[in-house]
Amino acid sequence: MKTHTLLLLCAGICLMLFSCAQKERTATPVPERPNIIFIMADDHAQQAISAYGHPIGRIAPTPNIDRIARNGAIFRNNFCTNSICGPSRAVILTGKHSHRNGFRKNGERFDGSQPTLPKYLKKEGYRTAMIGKWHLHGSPTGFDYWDMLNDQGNYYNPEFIQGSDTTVTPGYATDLITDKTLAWLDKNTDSTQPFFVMMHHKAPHRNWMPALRHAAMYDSVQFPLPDNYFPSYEGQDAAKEQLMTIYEDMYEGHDLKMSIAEGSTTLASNPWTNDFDRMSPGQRRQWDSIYLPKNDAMHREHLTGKALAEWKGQRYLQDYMATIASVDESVGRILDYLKEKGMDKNTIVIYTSDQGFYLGEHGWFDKRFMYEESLRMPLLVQYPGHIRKNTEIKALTQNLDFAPTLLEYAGIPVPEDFQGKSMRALLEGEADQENFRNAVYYHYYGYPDFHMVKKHYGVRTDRYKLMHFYDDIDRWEMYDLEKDPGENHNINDSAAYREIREKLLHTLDSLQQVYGITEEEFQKATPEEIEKAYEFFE
Ligand code: SGN
Ligand code: CA
Repeated sequence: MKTHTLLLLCAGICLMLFSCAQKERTATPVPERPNIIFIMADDHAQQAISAYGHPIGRIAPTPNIDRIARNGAIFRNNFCTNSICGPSRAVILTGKHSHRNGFRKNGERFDGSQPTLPKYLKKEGYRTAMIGKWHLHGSPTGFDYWDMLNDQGNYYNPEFIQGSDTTVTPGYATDLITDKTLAWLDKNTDSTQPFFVMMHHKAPHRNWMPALRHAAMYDSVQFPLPDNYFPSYEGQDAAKEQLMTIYEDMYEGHDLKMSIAEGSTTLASNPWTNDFDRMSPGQRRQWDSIYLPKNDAMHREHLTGKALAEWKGQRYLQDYMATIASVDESVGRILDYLKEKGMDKNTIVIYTSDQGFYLGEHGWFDKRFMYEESLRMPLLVQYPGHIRKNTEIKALTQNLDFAPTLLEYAGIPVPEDFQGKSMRALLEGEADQENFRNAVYYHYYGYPDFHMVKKHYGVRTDRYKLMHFYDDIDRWEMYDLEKDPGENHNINDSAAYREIREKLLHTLDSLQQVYGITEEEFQKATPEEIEKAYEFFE
């Protein structure tokens, strides 16, 4: 190379470097505020997400939900503070425990005038939207746009409420909620403002009605039923009195879609006819053509006792997992949309559920109890460029932490009265996982109510759990989760664990103090209320 060519090349490179540096110096530093898509299913257990590795999830995989874990983080120990719909949603919105946000049990009305996550985000320039299940009785506040399912919502042709209009919308709930979310995004992504959208599914909530395209997908699959599918409930007096056992408390028609006899499409016990009656004749015809042959096959087996109870467990899991197939598709559509629009890099996507759920453990469906399967909430988060792919988080986290986390990401100071902790440093690998939190506090208030689960509170560390059932009962239970992950052996009275129990009790007391629990929280129901509820639910 000639000398003058070399000189020219050097000069060129210097010029390039200089202009780059210039550019960097002159660009106005705009703090990047991420968009946020918060996807929440209703009653989706960790066991039913393949990324969590449970045999049920592995047999019926959720490839799209798993994409979030691969793109970002999976939380292995995320728990709710009160395992029931409305209360969990209220905790997520307010960043405060139930006794502080005032929504302790389903049926109460959420005080929408209090400060909430969407309100803070909206005030700081986010466009906010909520689409799907709300279930906090009253209209959503803090959203520029909302379109909510009426109450619990229905799977087929559900009613949506917008302002004062209620519209029966033909179609399947999961698909409709996704369509509506994508339509909102389409109208709102060209602005300079970031957005926060909550997409709340009905699925996989009771009565587990799959979309027609999924209704036969697990017919030939045998799901593993847990070891404690037929429990003794020894040392578990509250568990003895629940009404949420698959083979005792499910309605054969409404819940298990069983027919009265071979050759018939008439449903067996179906007290809430609305879920099926609202299907169009065409939908119902297709539905019956799918369920008739499988119900007939069941009748031909003349099952009784344990065999029938096991068959019911299978039917429950087949339907439950089939409703999740639609949720997984929904997540796939959202992720694809973000990619297509080039928005995947500046959007945080969260997938969670309002609580966990029993998939046959202790013989149960539903949630409420502080035992693992309903206490655990799935939590997967992606934010490419900020959260490393395949991040595993083992720290003890809670739904209480969602609001502070999102506020921190939005660059908004976390209000002092919030009771959770931001998980940003955890997500970005900057926090010491073991010292994030040493115990979580739990408190369930919904007694008497559906399924008759006694009121209880408790504490869970990385290894132990201590809980106290109260009201018309006074019982303590303690578990060593390492030795007894299924929580079948109550060690509350075991001498070998006396010291550990003392420590747990101390932690429980101090958490109740820190969170400001007062005597008022332990209010008892009247005997009349309890009697009336048993008459109604039994
Ligand atoms: C409904 C269900 C119950 C369930 C509650 C609460 N019955 O009442 O089984 O526990 O919702 O669920 S149903 O047959 O009418 O669906 S929650 O997710 O809203 O808390
Ligand atoms: Ca729920």
